[in-house]
This record gives sequence, structure tokens and C-alpha cells, in this order.
Amino acid sequence: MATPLKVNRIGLEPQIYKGSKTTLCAGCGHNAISERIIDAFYEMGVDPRQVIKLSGIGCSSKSPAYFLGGSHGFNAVHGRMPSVGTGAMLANKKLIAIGVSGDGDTGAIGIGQFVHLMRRNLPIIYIIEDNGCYGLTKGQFSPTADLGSTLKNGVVNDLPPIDTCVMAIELGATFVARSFSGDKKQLSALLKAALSHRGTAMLDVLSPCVTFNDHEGSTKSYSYVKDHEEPLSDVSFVPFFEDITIEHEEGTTREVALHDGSRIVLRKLDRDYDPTDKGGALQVLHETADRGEYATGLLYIDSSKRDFCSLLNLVDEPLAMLPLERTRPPKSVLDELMEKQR
Ligand SMILES: Cc1ncc(C[n+]2csc(CCOP(=O)(O)OP(=O)(O)O)c2C)c(N)n1
Ligand code: SF4
Ligand SMILES: [Mg+2]
Repeated sequence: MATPLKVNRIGLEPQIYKGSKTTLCAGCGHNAISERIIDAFYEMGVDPRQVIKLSGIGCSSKSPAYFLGGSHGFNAVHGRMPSVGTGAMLANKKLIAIGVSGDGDTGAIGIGQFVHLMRRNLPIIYIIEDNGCYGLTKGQFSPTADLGSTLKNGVVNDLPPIDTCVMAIELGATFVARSFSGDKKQLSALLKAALSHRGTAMLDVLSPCVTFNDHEGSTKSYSYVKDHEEPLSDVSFVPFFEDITIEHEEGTTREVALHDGSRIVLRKLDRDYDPTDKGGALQVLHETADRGEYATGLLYIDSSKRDFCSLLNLVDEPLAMLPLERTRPPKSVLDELMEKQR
């Protein structure tokens, strides 16, 4: 008898969630992130046909080709993915948007678009695959490269970095997290929580470039990040469709309810961390950065703010599906308007 196929809660096999074979270097952090995205969408039972994948330009921006092969996709111009994503979501707010960018794509040429995406709270998961360099163009420093870190050839970076998480929190993003491509458990929980959030979920994922930025002197190498990662709490995720009761000691965990009824459970490590305290989140980010460390986990969340589509009072039906007669006012409306101007 044939073994029954493994399927998720909407009856789809894991294979459906895969994409083409990666052309990125073996060991590149971006490949591990694609794997986590595949697992998260499969385990959450998201229909890939409802998803739009968006990206800019860079090795990171190539990666949407390597997951969710049956989803819609748009590989935008360098740094311009946020405006394409905004257009797509306003045209069809029923889509689930996932954008993949790089630290160069976001922090350099795309910084203007990033800023406005974060303040609008568009419903989108926005991932920065952060390797501190322009991998695709052979490893030059990017704006997230740390002061004093070095290139492979010994050149020292004498500019201060941009912290995209600090920026996102300041600008009004409602879900801000930092993780590491090598931290399977934390990244999986954060991706699933991002899928349950309504609004912009910004994840800066440290993702080492094994070819150009994995040497001694780099602060984005596997060994540096492993040694300097400071998780704020132990992150678990409980989806709305699994009514799991997590056993925990009073006072040692914090639960955050997400809009679809799922919960993100944060177990205390060596400090009490409140991800709803904006000032506290910024302080921790500044303090850890001063020590050359990376605070990881769910940094900040505000699930009360309206997302961009509801802020614009869009009709229930996606604009892209409306028939012509509902999008084009008849001549009588125009005549009436003209009459009022007289
Ligand atoms: C308008 C424009 N300017 C510059 C480039 C060259 N370019 C291609 S990718 C890239 C940076 C990619 O860095 P990042 O976003 O960090 O991605 P990574 O390759 O590191 O994943 C640059 C500058 C381009 N393709 N288009
Ligand atoms: S050059 Fe770097 S970022 Fe690009 S695929 Fe290779 S390891 Fe990844
Ligand atoms: Mg990069």
C-alpha cells in the first residue's frame, strides 16, 4: 500500500511550497531564510496562490525564486520594491505580501522607499537579508556594515551603520524583529508571527555572505553573529488553529495576542523584556549596539494600529476585481460635478 502523502491543514503537500533550485553560493545565509519561509507558509497553511512575493535587486532579492513557486511574483528595480508592493496591495488587499530585500537594496538606494513603507503600515512581511555588504556586486560595504569592520582585503569601514530596526520603530512600524539565518527556532516562530500580524512586519535577519563577508574582522560573519547574538527572550508561536496550552511558570513568560487569535509566547531569559514598550526597545537596541552585540527576537509590536488598507477605507472587494461600472463614474456624475463648479 502506498504511504499516505503528508499534507498541511489546507491539504497541500510540502512540495507545493518549494521554488526553483537555488543559484546562490552553498552556505549563503539567504538559502537558510528561504527554507524557513517555505516551512512557515506550509505549517501555517497559507495558500501560495494567495501570496505575492516581491523583491528588489541583489542576491537576497533573487531568493523569492527559490520558495513558493506557485505564488505571484514581482522582481522590482533596485530599492523600489516598497512602491510596487504598495500598488499591489492597494489593488488587491486580499493578497498576502512577502518582500525580500537586502541591506544594500533597503539601506542605500531604497532607503527613501523603506522609510515610507514603515510609516504607512502596509500589510506586508518585509525581510532584510542583512549581510553587511553588496553580495551580488562582489562584497563592497553596505550601509549596515559596522564602524571599524573590515573587507576581505583589509579595507576598514569608517562610516557608522544604519540600524534598520531602530529606524523602523522610530518610523511607526508595528512589528519589528531581528533574527539570525542560523537560528532556526527563533526565525521560524518570528515568521509565523509575522504572518499573523496585520500591518508591516519588518524582520532584519542577519544572513552571512560566505563568499565576501565571513572573515575575521567582519561583524556579520557566522562566528561573530553566533558569539554576539543576545536573544531578548525565547520565542515560541502558537497558531490560532492549534489550541495548545503552554505550561509555564507564573511571571516567566509573556504572551502577545495577534490579530488572528494566534499568540507569540516570549519566555524570559536573563531580563524582563516588554516588546510593547517603544522607548525600551530603542534603548536595548542602542545599548547592545554600543557593546557590539545584536539583540534578537521580537523587538517591538503594536497590534492596535490600523493597517494602510483599512486607513484608506478601501471597499471590501479588491479594487482589481471591481467591474468597470463601479470604478468609472457615469457621465451624469461628471455633469453634476461640473454644474457645482459654475
Ligand atoms: C540602479 C542600480 N544601481 C546599482 C546596481 C548594482 N547593484 C546590484 S545589487 C547591488 C547591491 C546588493 O546588495 P544587497 O541588497 O545587500 O544584496 P546582497 O547581494 O548582499 O544580498 C547593487 C549596488 C543596480 N543593479 N541597479
Ligand atoms: S555572494 Fe554572498 S550573498 Fe551572494 S549568494 Fe554568495 S554568499 Fe550569498
Ligand atoms: Mg547585502
